[in-house]
Amino acid sequence: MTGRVTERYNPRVEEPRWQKAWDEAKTFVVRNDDQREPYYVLEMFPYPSGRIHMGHVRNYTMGDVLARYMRAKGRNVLHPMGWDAFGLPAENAAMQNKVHPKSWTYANIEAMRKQLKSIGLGIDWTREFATCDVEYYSQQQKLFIDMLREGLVTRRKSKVNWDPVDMTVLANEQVVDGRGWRSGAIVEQRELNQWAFKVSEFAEELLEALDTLDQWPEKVRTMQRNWIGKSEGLRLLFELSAPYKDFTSIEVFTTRPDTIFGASFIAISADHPLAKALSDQPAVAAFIAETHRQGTATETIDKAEKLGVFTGLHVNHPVKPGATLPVYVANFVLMDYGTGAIFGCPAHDQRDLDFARRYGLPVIPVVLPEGADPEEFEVEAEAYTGPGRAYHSEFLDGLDVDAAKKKIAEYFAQRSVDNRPQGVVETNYRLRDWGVSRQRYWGCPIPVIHCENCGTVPVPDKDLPVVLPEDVTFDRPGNPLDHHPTWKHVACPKCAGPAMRETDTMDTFVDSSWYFARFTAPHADTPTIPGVANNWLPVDQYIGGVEHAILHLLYSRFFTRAMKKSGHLNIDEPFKGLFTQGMVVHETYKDQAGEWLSPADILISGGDNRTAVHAKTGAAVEIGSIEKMSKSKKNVVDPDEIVRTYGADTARWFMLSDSPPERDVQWTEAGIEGASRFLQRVWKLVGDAAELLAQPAGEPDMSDAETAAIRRLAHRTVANVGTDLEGLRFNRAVAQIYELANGLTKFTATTVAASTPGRVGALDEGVSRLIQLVAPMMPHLAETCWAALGKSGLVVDAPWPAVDPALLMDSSVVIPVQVNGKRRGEITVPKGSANDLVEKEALSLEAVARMLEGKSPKKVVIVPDRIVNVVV
Ligand code: ANZ
Ligand code: ZN
Repeated sequence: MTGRVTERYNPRVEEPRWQKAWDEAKTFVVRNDDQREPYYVLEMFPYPSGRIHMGHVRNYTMGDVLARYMRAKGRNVLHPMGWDAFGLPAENAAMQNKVHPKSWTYANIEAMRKQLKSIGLGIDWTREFATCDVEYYSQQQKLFIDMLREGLVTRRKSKVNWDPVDMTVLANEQVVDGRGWRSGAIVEQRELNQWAFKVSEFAEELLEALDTLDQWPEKVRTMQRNWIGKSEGLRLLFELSAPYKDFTSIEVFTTRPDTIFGASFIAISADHPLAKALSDQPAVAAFIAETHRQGTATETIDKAEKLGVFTGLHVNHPVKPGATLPVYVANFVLMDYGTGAIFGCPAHDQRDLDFARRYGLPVIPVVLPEGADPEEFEVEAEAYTGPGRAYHSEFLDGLDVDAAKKKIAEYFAQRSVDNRPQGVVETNYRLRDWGVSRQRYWGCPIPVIHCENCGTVPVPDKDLPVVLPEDVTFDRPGNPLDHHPTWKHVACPKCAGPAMRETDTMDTFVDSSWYFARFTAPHADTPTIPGVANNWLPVDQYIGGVEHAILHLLYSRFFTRAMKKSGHLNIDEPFKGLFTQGMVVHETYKDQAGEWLSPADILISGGDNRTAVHAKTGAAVEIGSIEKMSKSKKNVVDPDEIVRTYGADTARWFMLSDSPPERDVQWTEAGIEGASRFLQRVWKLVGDAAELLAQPAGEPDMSDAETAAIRRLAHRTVANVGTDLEGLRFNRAVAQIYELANGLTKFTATTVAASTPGRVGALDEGVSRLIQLVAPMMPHLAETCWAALGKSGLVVDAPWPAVDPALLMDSSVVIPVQVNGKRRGEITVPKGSANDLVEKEALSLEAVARMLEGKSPKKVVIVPDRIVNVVV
């Protein structure tokens, strides 16, 4: 079907046509028993908010390009899609719009699936699921019970952030400035029975394995390391100067025992047992209450002023006989880290310094920076936390920090307080267990039953799944499952007595901690089919936003280990390669009243000095800063609108072309227009080429300079685009493709001017390669072009083109040209060019032609690739 292509390419016709063709051919349906080498590419699955945004388009396009490329490279590619479908927004919608969370969620999924399909993603839709499907969450309940059996889940009273308006527990991250992130209500501290995964048991393993993740961004590994927060230090006992009630000593955790000679106070947490014992002092009781109001979010504590209250107690200084240190209750000491108590060394810790300045406590420097004068060195407003040597520290004097830590640890190990060694070396982690109980309806029910006689009883396998009841109401605050008249009343599976279901549901982070494994066997009646999962996993390339760099990835890493322990998987790490893409940003616009305006509502004019007016009223509009696209600032571009106007391929191409994928990309009108022009150029090139290709083609003739050059360019581009796609350097791949398109446009003109079978052959090779390179990025255009070029089958099924290594070698040489031994110029020819080509090029040099005056040379001496001497 080689024919003349005259019309403009029309994505509105072509795109649905090819989507249908792929669908019918089941192009992207993958089989688990396919013998080809597996490759698993996954983008973080979306929350079904109702509409996709440009960030989704960018994210899913990147994954799609990689998936299509790997498919062309002969791999069995798994590229699935699903929905992270439980969570609060569905319940909020239920409360606001009187629509059931389930119908709201599935309607949104319906709409978004359609949108995703319209951008031409090569997804195996047969594997699609939503985490709110009973089929999915029932398997999650099995996992929960297995983990319970393995001792990886506990139930404990723990202090939680309680949102009194939403009536739910909030994670620390959901407490912003002491208020609930959604309700804005002042958060209270409450003690609740909570289910928790024992993530902290894996702290060391999760930390160490980060070293094996060499295809992860270093910044993400660092964030995880900091989150796990390993500290090696000392537990150290301070003897109370006089016993108080049952207390004879205070135990602290310190990472800097080398600074002990600089200690000037002891501080304990407001939740420390000693603080509780002291709360019969009104000042202490008031301070504790105030601290509780402040909340436990790390951020709040870091920002808050360092406050405390003196308890009246003292401890004996452990290395200065006769001296004592005052004991405070302080707001910056957390109960759930270390021992909930510290010794303060103001000279070398900023919080301690702030505290000491406020309460007039001594500041005694005991670490001298290298090269500083001990007489002069002082600590003023800033604590010195750097390296140096101990001084003012008696037997530690002169030692560097590490040596001093070692020596003082040995010293305290030899002494005892309360008949225990005074100092014990200890490692601590900041990583906490993961509390997963949520007082919410729209989540996975925790499959346990509470019985007065038997305690907590897991729901037996035969009674699974515990299905969410649908007849719930949202007319009052709190958990609808709690209010349901019958659902929670059941017979105890053990003693058959009256019992109650757990009404808490799981944190939605649980749902996203194993979905990647479920995609490998999405409809199995076990959580995974281990053999299948082990074959696909780990995910070769995971792509998503850096906002998930800590929790989601850490929980998934934990789950992978937990699933290994319970026999569902046999891998250590879920994601071999991780890529965190940048955001899509856009200019912002404001009218005179300071209200945000959408790009669709304004008109822009001018080149360098751009101005904007309101499209309807003509009123002046202020062009503001470039920000992440967000509904609140109205600087969003609707993917549907773009697909309707330009087509999916253009949007895809633009998303990939403008900036490196890890950086932000700025959406501009000019950018999308440019992408659209390129698409039409490729189409025109194919049209022109197709016409030429109707002529007989032959073996490309490498002695023809143009032929050699275009073949070299084509092969080099195939090689480079391949490595760029493998490295997710999409913008560089795009730049290479532009270059090839330019080269082919020129070569087409050359071939039109002087067509030979060899040139037709080279054009065929070049153009079909171009289309194959374009295919992962603009898949619909590529199919249309492929058909127009008369190629058989779908381009999506064509194997990635082979590269002739000989054509990759440094392709051209510059050869000086002499006339009678004197240099007159130079020529550039393909390396190893035949002598007659070199002679022809040399004689056509202007300087040479002038000296020949129309005559033939007496002799032409050629040293191949080196020099030409023309004798006249
Ligand atoms: C004395 C000291 C002197 C400290 C000095 C630091 C510098 P990381 O590295 O994060 O583990 N600390 C211990 N438990 C605490 C708690 N529950 N709440 C708040 N702070 C606590 O930090 C360990 C250091 O943090 C410990 O070392 C302790 O202060 C403080 F020049 O002890 B240090
Ligand atoms: Zn019972």
